[in-house]
Amino acid sequence: MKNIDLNSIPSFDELPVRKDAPAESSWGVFGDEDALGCLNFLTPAGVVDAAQLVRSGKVFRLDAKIGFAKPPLFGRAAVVHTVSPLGPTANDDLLDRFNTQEGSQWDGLGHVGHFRHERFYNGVTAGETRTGNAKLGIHHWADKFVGRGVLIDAFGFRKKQGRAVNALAKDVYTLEELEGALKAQGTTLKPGAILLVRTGWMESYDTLSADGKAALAPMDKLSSMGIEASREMAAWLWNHRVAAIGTDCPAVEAFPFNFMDEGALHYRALPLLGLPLGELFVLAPLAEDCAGDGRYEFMVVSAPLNLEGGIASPPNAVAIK
Ligand code: UVW
Repeated sequence: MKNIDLNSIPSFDELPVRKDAPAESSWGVFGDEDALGCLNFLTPAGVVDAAQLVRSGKVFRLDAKIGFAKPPLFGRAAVVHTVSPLGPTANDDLLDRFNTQEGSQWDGLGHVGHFRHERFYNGVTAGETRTGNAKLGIHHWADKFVGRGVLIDAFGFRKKQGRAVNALAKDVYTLEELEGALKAQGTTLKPGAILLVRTGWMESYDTLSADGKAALAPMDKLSSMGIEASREMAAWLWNHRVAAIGTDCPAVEAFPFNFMDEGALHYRALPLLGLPLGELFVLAPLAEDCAGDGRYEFMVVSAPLNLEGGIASPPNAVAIK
């Protein structure tokens, strides 16, 4: 983590800074070998500021229990947990088939490349994400993911307006709504926010029967609310120096989205801007507390797996108020 001069960071309209980089990409802004992307907006000074937000001592776990999704979404493998006796009074854990995206997760920058440019963040090739020096591995983030968290309770905002929300159906929270919710909460977005957006998906999922959960898990059956995937959204996130965006829905953006559409947020965020996307977070208890005391900002500590070359990770995150 290092302090950066925010005035030296170009605006979204000034991107790209590298001649060989795609439009609307941040490649080269943080150096050609950078593996942090927007996490560069998290700084030592930001950590100190975030610590000032801790007042009540309340701690909220942001990831669900491993294995909560039964079965995991998108056809991902289900983890098998075995307690293995090590001796008469000692045990070990075995986690078999653990997919780092089986539940709550940060998508790392090696997860999705741009299908047309055939490159990942900062121009990294698919081969470079899989072998050798694992250029964009999640291990780069192991001690970088701490800062000021901000919750936008988009779900609560809609409900307050008396609008029905079915988070399990495809629908979009617009940028205008996110800004409206922020305003209603009295929260401002300062540079270096770990932004959390509550869509309501996790709570709806929790109410389903085992059969209901199984029915929506395959890629071609899943539908979900999510945030708008537009140039304006990407510009807003970049221009506010958002360091990462985590949500309680399966894809941050609404699902299904067209994997061959360059406008998808997955492409705008991961390969182009280097913006980490967080999915299937637990946000309802935090939102309830924020509504109670009117404070929608807190310290976030996330310690992704220190896995050399890892593609993604459970967030291993807490919000501290
Ligand atoms: C999808 O949108 C398929 O989600 P993920 O980031 O978990 O791959």
